[in-house]
Amino acid sequence: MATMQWWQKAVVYQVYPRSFQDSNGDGIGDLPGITSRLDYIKQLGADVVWLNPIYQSPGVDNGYDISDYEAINPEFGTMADFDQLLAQLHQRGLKLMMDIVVNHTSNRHHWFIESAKSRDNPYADYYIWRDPVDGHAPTNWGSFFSGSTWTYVPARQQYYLHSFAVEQPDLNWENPKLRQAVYDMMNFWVKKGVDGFRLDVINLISKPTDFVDGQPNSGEPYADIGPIIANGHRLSAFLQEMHTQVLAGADLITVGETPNATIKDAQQSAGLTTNELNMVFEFEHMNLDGNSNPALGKWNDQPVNLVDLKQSLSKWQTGLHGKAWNSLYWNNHDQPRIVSRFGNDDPKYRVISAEMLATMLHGLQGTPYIYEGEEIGMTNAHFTELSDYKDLESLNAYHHLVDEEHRLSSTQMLADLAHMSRDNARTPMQWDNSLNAGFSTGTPWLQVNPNYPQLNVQQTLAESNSIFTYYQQLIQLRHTNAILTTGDYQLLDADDGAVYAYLRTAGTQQLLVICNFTAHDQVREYDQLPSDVQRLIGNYIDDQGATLRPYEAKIYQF
Ligand code: ISL
Ligand code: CA
Repeated sequence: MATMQWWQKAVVYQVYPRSFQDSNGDGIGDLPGITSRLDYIKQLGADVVWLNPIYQSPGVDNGYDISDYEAINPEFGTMADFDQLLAQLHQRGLKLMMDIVVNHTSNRHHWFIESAKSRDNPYADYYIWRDPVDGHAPTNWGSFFSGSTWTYVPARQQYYLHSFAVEQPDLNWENPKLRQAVYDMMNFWVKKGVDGFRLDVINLISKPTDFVDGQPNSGEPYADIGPIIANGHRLSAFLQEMHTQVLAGADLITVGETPNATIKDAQQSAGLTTNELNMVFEFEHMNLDGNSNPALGKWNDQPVNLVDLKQSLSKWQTGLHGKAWNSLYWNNHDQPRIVSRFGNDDPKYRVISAEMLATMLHGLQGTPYIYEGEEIGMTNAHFTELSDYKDLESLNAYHHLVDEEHRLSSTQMLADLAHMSRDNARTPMQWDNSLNAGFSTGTPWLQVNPNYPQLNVQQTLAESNSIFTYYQQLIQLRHTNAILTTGDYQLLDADDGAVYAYLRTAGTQQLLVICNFTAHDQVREYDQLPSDVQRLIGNYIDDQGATLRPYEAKIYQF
């Protein structure tokens, strides 16, 4: 492999601004709040901070509906607060990655307000408009957030396309003027000195040439739009143009969010020599639990099968090795908390299983992402009432599956939400055991997880062998151990449903990563292991060789 880039050895820390730290008591996290917590992120050892969207937005989808790309959401602060945050990050040697949403805007963006007025105005073709077909929507496509992807506007006597909420119209990337406006906007942020971009659902921007009906899952009125519009024929051309116009020449870190991307797609979008993006977020390992009934989508309360997980991650490790670059993640603002999902959030096993999951992920090849609170082992919210939830995906899905389609009982859907809702990730950061976990002196926009008196940063930092120090060590290893960055990957014992073990090899040097995914002792001998070998890192104080205790994880180097 050619020389390593800085972002191949970097670790990214994701901050969800709404839920990180409130500075003015309105219950909403904000930029001055984030600035006040930078020493904490620095202490952890991360290199880059990714901020979810902080732009002006009506907030229908928590900022993923942008009404002005060059203004700060007043709930989060001012442009001066942003400049201060960026300066304070840079002063600490930290970099900033902005979240850019250019598949769609808010319907309150002035581009859309103009576009919706008539069929002939400068913005008429900034969005995707189609005539009705037989008095109906042009196709049977269903949105990611339930319902049709088409909404009718009488002034144009046309429908516009929205892959997500009604308030999130899709931009028309076929229009060169729109593309230039996007690149200009990105360059505005590059000129400000930001260090990278996370590009929201970027593989959805190139739509098919012909709009034809899809095949709905049985009994469903709509066909999922995801597979229909993902990885379109001009995606590569658009990304290469963006590269030329914005990314080339600036030493940025870029990651594309790419639902429905295959390894082949990622080899292109995140190729080492394709001049597109540095890496992508793939979704396969996030779509393994449940899903036996496609009509229910992601909604389930089932654990993942370890053999499936190993197979999926292994495929991505070997598929991209030497050709493209992986991102590594367990959590983000759209996913439930990993310790509750693939680990065990019973207080007895919470820390040890969270450390095991961290070891498993941070041993892989790619750039690791840590989502706020993961480093202290924050858990799912365990909400029991529908009124506890704020996320529109969750609320729409409940309405659709329980009220409209009667596919699930209310009890079952509440169990599924408790397992899978995005709000599990969005409960406020738990800083200490004071009121509202130290997040806000006001009423938090989303309830704090009731376990905060026992589970918080202050408490964790006071422990000598804490999950936080364990993450510090893993990040340290990423920075210093070249095998982690360059080594190739080999899965051991693919059919072992209890233990995930893999080798990383660079020249004559090897790492063996061993992770017990169960709450029981397991005994495993690995022939590869020399007899006098020392652990590099492990989540139990001592090493008992072949005996793996509940959720034990360790890495050997030899
Ligand atoms: O949240 C999901 C899992 O159920 C996905 O379907 C998600 O909607 C998809 O990954 C796209 O996510 C991104 O774009 C959305 C936004 O709501 C998400 O927060 C964002 O990460 C629309 O902009
Ligand atoms: Ca605030």
